[in-house]
Amino acid sequence: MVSFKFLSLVCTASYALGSPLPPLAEPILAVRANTVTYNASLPNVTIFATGGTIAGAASSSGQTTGYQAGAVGIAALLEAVPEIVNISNVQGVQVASVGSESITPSILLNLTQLIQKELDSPYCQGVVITHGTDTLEESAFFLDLTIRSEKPVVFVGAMRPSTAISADGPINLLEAVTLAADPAAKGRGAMIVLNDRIANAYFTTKTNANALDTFKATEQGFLGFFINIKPKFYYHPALPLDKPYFDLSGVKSGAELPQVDIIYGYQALNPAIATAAVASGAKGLVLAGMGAGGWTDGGNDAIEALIKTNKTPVIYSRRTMDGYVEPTGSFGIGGGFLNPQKARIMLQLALHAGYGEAQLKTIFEYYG
Ligand code: DAS
Repeated sequence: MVSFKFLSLVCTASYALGSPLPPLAEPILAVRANTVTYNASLPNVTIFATGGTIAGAASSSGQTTGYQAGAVGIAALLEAVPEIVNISNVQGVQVASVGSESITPSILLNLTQLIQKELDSPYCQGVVITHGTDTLEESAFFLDLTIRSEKPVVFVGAMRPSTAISADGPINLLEAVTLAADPAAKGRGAMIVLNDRIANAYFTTKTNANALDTFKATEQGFLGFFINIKPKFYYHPALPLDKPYFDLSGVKSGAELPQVDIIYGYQALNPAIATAAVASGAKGLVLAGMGAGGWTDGGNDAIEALIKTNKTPVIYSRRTMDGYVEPTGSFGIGGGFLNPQKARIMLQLALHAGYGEAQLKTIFEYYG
């Protein structure tokens, strides 16, 4: 069994304190079978680990729920995939070890700044982020809007913990590193790899709580597929129309992003919930509306009051799996194709950038 260690595993402490990763002074080195193997003919990929089920551990191989997410470190994850060193030189970086429900704006800010520096280094050809699947789409969307690079940014997770029979993590990770090392993956924005699919971060969402094929963009489809661990793309590189970019390079690590809350829509909803969210610090709201952004009359009265008196920006999104919410009539902003959790990320970044109502309408209602 090939033993797989790291020479250049950067300790968690330095990341936890938010000290940015210095551009790589040396090419990435990987230790295999106790001999240093750095193959100059292979591309260099840096893997940023945050935790999640892919790093999960349970007490039995039959346990696929109720395990501890983030229990296994990046070095151990790669021990399970010795084939990786035949594809690329890798460096492992443990940024966090959490279930993805515990990912915070400050972790995302730190991750964005570390990855931007890494991608700006001539030694790095692509990055992979191992992440829990429950909020993976939010983190992938966040980086899709804040990383400026042609190089591949690939998110990967797993639906079964690393200790489970037929764990999906190892092959997902092998495919993600293969994609990050592939020049054909350039210029496609952040991507998501699970279950042999290549998905784009902007439109893809987690559609099923348990299934291996949970990540889908039901209207926009996939970017490609893996055959024998080789990525096969369906299209030439392209990005979503008018995808905005938010430059976070100058933001102090640990800086707070504005609180933006999501209010779920339902019959006879309680209008006071939106009011209470603003009273408790929300600087913006996203509504998971019924159908194409529908809201009750009483609920709309409360929203209109918040917009007119508190100047709170409100994005009308949808609780449906997919679809488009048009620009609203007199108040509020239509969320377009974005689901509530992504509309929240975009509103948070836009408010942090100081966008006013007109600019918000432009980025949310582009497809209008
Ligand atoms: N453990 C959950 C999470 O961290 C689920 C997963 O990773 O699949 O998101």
